[in-house]
Amino acid sequence: MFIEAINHRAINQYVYARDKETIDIMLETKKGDIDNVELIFADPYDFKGDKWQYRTKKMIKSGTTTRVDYWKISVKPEFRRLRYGFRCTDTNKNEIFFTERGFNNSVPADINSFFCFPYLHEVDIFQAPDWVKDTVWYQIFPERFANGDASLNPEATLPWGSMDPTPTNFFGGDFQGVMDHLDYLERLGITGIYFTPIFKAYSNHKYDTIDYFEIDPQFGDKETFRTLVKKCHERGIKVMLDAVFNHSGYYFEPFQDVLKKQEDSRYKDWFHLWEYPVKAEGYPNYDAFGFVASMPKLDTTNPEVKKYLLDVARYWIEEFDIDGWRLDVANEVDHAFWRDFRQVVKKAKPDAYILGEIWHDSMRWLQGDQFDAVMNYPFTNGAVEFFAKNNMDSETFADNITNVLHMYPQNVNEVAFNLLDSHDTARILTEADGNKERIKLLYLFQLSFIGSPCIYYGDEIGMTGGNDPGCRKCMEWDESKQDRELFDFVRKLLHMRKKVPGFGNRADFRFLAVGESMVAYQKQTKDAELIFVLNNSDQAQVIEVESLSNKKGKELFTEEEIIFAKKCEIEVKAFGFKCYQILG
Ligand code: ARE
Repeated sequence: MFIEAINHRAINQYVYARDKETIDIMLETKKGDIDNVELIFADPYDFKGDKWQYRTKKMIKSGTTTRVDYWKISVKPEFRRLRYGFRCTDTNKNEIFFTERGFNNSVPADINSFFCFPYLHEVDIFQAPDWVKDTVWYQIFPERFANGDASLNPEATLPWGSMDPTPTNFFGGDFQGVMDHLDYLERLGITGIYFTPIFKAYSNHKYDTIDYFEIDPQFGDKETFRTLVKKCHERGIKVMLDAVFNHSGYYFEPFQDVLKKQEDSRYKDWFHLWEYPVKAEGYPNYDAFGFVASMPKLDTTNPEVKKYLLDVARYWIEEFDIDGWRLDVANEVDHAFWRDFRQVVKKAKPDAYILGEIWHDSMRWLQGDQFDAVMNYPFTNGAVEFFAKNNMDSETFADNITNVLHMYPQNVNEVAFNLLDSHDTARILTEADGNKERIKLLYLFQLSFIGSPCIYYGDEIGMTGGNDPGCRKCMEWDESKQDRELFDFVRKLLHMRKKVPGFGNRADFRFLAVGESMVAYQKQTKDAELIFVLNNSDQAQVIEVESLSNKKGKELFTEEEIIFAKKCEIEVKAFGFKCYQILG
């Protein structure tokens, strides 16, 4: 037995309150080493005489990677307190007991050796808005979605789609354009829109804010925005805005004041200035986003700055009824700021969604006191490398995704913002070198996975584009140039996600088998089971899925009913897939 690989700490994803009566616990052991894990647990005060009244319960193997097996269990302690440890049995029937104080050959007599979950307080539970679990997002870069009101066009606006995007050109996209196409979005089946910044700014991307309380005039005015939110809500579509609070823009009044008055500016403490005179030409002599001089970093620990930004957060919720904030460069802003931000936002709208833009492991922000979710780039990486770029073997892919699922509590996974690409990355079809079949598999995977998936505008009709700014082309509205077959496919997946039990969020996910460029996975709820088999290669292939043997199923796309053989080998054509609904 490899005891050195047995791992648990009484924190984070290893033990957390799932809801007001349930505690989830996870253990890691070396891959293939341990056959059986049991949780030993009881209330810390439950004694008969001097004998602690512990019970045991078998844990479930919830995933395997090349390194570890993950084991999970849920328990409902009657008095909301818990002491616990693990009994691990290996393939040779050797037994070991693992507690906070290490390893023993028998159950430790001292109850204080055990891991401790002191008390389950409802107020401490990670609680994200429930609606997010059933939402499919659509990301809109407002300058490039549709130009519906030419009278608002900024200077030098180019004819729609007349050339490729550059860092500085304008095509005049606006709110009227979005409103004109709400039928399109409703038909596609999305239920949330994430808008990149819409406040008054200098550039085409608007990440260099001039005024956080004003709509950028090229998009419309406050009344147009209010109407847009109302119209979205009438169609059951939520609206999320981008909060760029890490930095302002060069033309933000307080920064202009600093440039003008230097040391005498009353705003000098709003930024992280290094020396005087402050100079914004070339390499900045103050903290910025990266070293971008036009994006001076705000000091969010300064009470005045904090108040100003928290007022912004409240204003757009209270006055315009928006449903969520996506937080730009979220990991470079201090935690204390985000804690207060959460209080303000949740007071204004208890079920608002708070989504941090963090590309890395984000547990520190996902403890329930800061964000509801992060943009799940670790998911993106695995899915895009495997399906689109064909750069990853299926075992590494399954490892990646299994790790993603075990890196946060399940309540966090259910609202993770699972994107495939964005305005900061190349588009998926470009990553796939134009191979649409790969993209279909990628969409099937994303839309049958847990979390809150997001579609980047135009991907659904086969738009292409490399890294920023290439990925920010004007939306193609000429139907003859849209890939309608891809659109119908994505639409069908969205429909299934909504209608087929187990397809969407509220189900457990696990891989069943991996083959050469091929994976099989299961989605399971209390009453439903779905099995997906995806072949990401240009050859027909066969994979054995043991758990299907002798079962009866229906393929959801062809509606073909099938009774699986005992040795269940499933053949899938090149770039093909099967989605079986298990009937019994
Ligand atoms: C412009 C040019 C770029 C150029 C850049 C630097 O277009 O070609 O490389 O300047 O000079 C906004 C605009 C961009 C603009 C940028 C600077 O949208 O077009 O780029 O401002 O003016 C990191 C951050 C993450 C950030 C990405 C871009 O952690 O927060 O970089 N994303 C947000 C927004 C952006 C926005 C900004 C921040 C600034 O989503 O759109 O840019 O407000 C790894 C790392 C990540 C890194 C990621 C991407 O995986 O781990 O930390 O993200 O790569 O580089």
